[in-house]
Amino acid sequence: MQYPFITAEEAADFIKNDYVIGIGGFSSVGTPKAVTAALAVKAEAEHAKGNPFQVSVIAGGSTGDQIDGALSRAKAMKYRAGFQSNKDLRTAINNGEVQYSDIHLSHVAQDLRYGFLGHMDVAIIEAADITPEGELVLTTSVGVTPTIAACADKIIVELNAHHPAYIVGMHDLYEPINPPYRREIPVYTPGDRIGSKTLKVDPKKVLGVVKTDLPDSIAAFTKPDPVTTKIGENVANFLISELRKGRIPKEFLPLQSGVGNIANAVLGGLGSCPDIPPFTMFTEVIQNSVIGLMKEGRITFASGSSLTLSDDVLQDVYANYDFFKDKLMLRPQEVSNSPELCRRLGIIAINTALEADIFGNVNSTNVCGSKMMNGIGGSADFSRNAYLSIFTCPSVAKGGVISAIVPMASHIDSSENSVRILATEQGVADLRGKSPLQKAQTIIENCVHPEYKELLWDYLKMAAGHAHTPMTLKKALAMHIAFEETGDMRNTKWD
Ligand code: 0RQ
Repeated sequence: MQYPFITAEEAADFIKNDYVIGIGGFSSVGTPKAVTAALAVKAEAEHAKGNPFQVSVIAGGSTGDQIDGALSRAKAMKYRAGFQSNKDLRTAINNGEVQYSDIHLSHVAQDLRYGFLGHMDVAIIEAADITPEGELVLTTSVGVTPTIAACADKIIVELNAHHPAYIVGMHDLYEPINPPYRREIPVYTPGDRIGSKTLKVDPKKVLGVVKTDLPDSIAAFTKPDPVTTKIGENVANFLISELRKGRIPKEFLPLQSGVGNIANAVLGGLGSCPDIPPFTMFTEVIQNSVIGLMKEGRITFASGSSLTLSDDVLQDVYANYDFFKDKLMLRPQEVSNSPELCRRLGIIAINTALEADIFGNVNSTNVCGSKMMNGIGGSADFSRNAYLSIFTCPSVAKGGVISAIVPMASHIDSSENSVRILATEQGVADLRGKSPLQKAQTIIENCVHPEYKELLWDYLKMAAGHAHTPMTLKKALAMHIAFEETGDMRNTKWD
């Protein structure tokens, strides 16, 4: 099967004002690059002529700068669904230029299939190879690619020579059928293969193939600092004590680890801890630290939806593919984040909070209740369904003017019922089996920064006795208000 080759500009020309575009891939890697960059140029040209030109973009997760960055800078994006982490798109969202729908990542594919996200005009999918039968070998991620290929009217393929054809087999593509006919997803261990290695697409839909040779580019990680290192140690020590108490089996349990600097440092901390046996990962994003730990024999297998690696680490994986090929598997996010599988496999989920309140409610997304950071991602898919759900964060942000622990979270992504353990560099709060008052006491005692302890003890004293959950409506957001008015939560006054 031979699809026609077209240029990125020809592909962009096909895309009209108001189109809904599906983006293959996920987590800033394995996403298309050339067509959307050309689309941004086209949008600017249309705007210069006085013509409206904006599209809606649906992606499973974050995309590269050539999509979220280029389209938002060109004022060519009016709506975006799925996780995002691009600075320019974040600004456009918070300016009100882009309407952003933040969705649990395990929900996106089903929402698409049911049409909740509108009719998809075109899907753009990056491939490493096209088989003689016209099937696509995906690159460094899967996301919602199988679903957009099925839903969209037309498909544009970016054939990216940066990825070798021999990675065929790294992907395991499977889509559940809709209820009431849905069966269990037959994954019983992290490495179970259940689907196809290549993506079958309807050849009649393929508009053309754009040849590229472009690396993914992910944001550089900040090196672990004393705070993130201490959080990693605290989590590792907690897990060791659970292992000793027999609450985690001696074989250990599959680990899910979130995105960002803290998650990377925590994973490094766990991997370097000799008391934790070599473990597997059933996660969403496979980050640099996983590859290093695989080489050391600390991680034996990782299933995820993306290989979110810096290019040097990715090239190392490709150069040593014989070593890695039976240790890595990329799945649709509907499978990597499946609540059913999290519960069945007994995942230990470790995600990052922007802020948590003294009851363990976690805000991962909206600073001061309204300023969008990245989105909920898969954090709550995992936190709600894991065997053990851990949230981590530094106890303070922005040099100490913000306490990450507050009387009431200004937005809630994972509720106190889903958050079993909270860990900061100060210590670990085990919230299992505790009442709201007991949770507040253990969080203030173990997790709060010394500069904020007295303030939060005073709040608890003031709020205790008001029925089941100690809170006072008038004061619950006083720390946020002090920050907005004075730039420092330490200026909070309770009277
Ligand atoms: O700001 O960038 O200006 O320095 O928030 O904070 O400490 O660098 O943490 O990179 O680990 O990101 C929750 C955003 C954490 C991420 C979040 C400021 C802080 C800094 C970033 P600067 P750090 P990280 C499943 C898991 C949701 C999705 C998810 C995330 C910036 O982990 O997006 O979990 N999670 N997915 O200064 C104001 C506070 C703050 C604050 C931190 N309380 N108030 N600003 N910051 N706390 C996998 C996937 O879904 C892919």
